[in-house]
Amino acid sequence: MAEQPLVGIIMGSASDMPVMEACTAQLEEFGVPYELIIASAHRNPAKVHEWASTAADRGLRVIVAAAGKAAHLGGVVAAYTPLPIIGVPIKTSDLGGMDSLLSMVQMPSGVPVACVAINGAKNAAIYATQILGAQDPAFRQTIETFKAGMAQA
Ligand code: RP5
Repeated sequence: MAEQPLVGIIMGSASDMPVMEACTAQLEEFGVPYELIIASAHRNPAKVHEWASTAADRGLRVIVAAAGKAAHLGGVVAAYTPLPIIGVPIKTSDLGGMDSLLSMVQMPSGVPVACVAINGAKNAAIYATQILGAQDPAFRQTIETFKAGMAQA
C-alpha cells in the first residue's frame, strides 16, 4: 500500500513543474510522502476548492502552493483548510517574479500564507519537513541530520 501523503503540493500550471522539481526531489531525499496536483485558482477554482477543503481529512499536514503572476493560489487554498500553507512564488518573464511574490506574501490579516523566496522550491520542502518535525521525532531528526551536513560542507 502506498504511504499516506503528508505534504500536499499544488501548483497553478504544469509550467511550474521544472521549478517545483527541487521541492519534490528534496521531499524524496527526506523520505516525506507527498501528493501533487496541478490546479489554478483562476482557471480551475472548483478543483482547488475540492482539493483544499478535503486536504486535512485526507491526512495531509502541510501544503505547498506554487504559482506565478497574480499568484492567489496559496491564499485561496488557505481559505479552505486549517492546514499551514507555504507559498512558492514562481519567477515570471514579465516582472521577474515580483508579481508572484507580492501577490503571495501580502496576505490580509487573519489568513496567513508563509512564503519562501522566488523559485524557493527546495526551501519549501525543508520548511514543510520542519513543520512535520515539530510533532514527529523522525522528521525532526531528518532536519537535524540535514543541518549537521550543511555545517560540515
Ligand atoms: C500561474 O500562471 C501559474 O502558476 C504559472 O506560474 C503562470 C503561467 O501559467 P501558464 O500560462 O504557463 O500555464 O497560474
